[in-house]
Amino acid sequence: MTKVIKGGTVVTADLTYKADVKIDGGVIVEIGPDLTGDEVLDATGCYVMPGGIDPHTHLEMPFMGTYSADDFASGTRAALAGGTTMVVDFCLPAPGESLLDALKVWDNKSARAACDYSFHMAITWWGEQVFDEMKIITQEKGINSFKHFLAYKGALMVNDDELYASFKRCAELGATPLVHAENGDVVAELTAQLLAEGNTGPEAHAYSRPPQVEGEATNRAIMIADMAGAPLYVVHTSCEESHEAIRRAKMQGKRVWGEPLIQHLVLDESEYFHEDWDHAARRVMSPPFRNKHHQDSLWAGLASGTLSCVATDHCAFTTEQKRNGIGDFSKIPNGTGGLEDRLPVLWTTGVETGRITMNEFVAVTSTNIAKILNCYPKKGAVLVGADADIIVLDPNKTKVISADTQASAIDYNVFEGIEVSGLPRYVLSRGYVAVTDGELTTKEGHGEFVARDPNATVNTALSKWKELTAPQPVLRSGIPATGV
Ligand code: DUC
Ligand code: ZN
Ligand code: ZN
Ligand code: ZN
Repeated sequence: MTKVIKGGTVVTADLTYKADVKIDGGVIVEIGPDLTGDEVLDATGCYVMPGGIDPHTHLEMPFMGTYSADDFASGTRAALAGGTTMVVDFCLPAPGESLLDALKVWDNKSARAACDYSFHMAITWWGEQVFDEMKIITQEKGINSFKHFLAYKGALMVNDDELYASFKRCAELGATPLVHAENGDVVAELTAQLLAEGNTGPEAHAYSRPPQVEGEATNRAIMIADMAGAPLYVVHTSCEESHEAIRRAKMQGKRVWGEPLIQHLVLDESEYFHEDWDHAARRVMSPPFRNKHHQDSLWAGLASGTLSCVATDHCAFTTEQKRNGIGDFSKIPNGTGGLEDRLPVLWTTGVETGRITMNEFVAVTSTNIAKILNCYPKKGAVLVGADADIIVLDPNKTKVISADTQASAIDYNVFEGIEVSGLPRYVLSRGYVAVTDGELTTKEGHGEFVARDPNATVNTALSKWKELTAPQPVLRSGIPATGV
């Protein structure tokens, strides 16, 4: 049974052209004019693009005393509804827990996924067991990316010695380290200070995590990755200070990537001053929303290429769960949703306004991350041989975002009331039509794990260059003979 997407304009990260796309057995088999097939999907007036890849989700994750409310069933339904055909979720071992044991838990949960998925493995503690298991994870489990939290002191946070050790291990294994860059020590101090002064409401959340804590941690992680000989992917880059560090690193030739979230691009810190406690608390996430100055910086980064991928950090909590923090903002579970809205909101606020081009839209929602995570061109491409993960985007189809009609399991939407265009006419997940004109027909369990090999090319290049350029130290009793 073949399918043909007919009459549309193919838009990839670097090309825009009219062509039909033929699919057989879940992969693209032909691209060209006048193709025929058993089933025809009419794409007249639409753009045919690689399905979105959200590189940053937390589905059914134990966090801050509860579990994020969207699981792999509702989360991936939401993803498909909005044109995202692959999610990369964070496998989160508790400090002290075996990485392989945690992976079994994530394997079980993800069996319900309706779209394809992959995992990043979080490094929440350090020891010989973690060192050993990282090799198994990379070489046998199809995971080539490891996440490190510099925030969440006393819970998930790792210290600099652990960070350096893990980055070095990543470099050896051909894996890419990821970092949540906020200085957890300073956040803890500021939080205690704000609470002691009687600032208990959600508006204090942003003051507890100012741009400087993010800028400091981003700079630190970049320098430590450089010393360890590893590339670095900075998740949820939300401010100018962090972006600036990434930009400078890129100019110096470092392989560093930044990931703004759709929430930070569009929503600002005034949300935390809303008179309704629930409204403000629902928007508490880390890093917090910033002001327009920072938003402009993020948009500039997407246009210039100093920032690479737009994600969601989808970590959704119900209003009831958020209310755990009444009287103490630091107990409000951190996280917002966005999986269903990322593409239409970015299309509307980015492409429709001229801030980014259609091709840049494809690059930052799909192709760039597929390359960084080493699953391109299976994912992130409209090419013969690629998986038929495709969105047929109708630029004239509009809606007003509302929690009443969303697939996510929570009872509100942070983008509520925003009118968006660029909605999917069709969404295909490995050839299966999951959305037809807004109608969701997803299949729980259809999603497959996307195994990703080590990034051998980046790593070989890095270590070769290091070897060629490393100074030959002359050591005398272990002390450098010349000044450092
Ligand atoms: N930030 C959030 O807001 N939620 C989940 C984890 C994180 O880093
Ligand atoms: Zn984070
Ligand atoms: Zn600033
Ligand atoms: Zn996250």
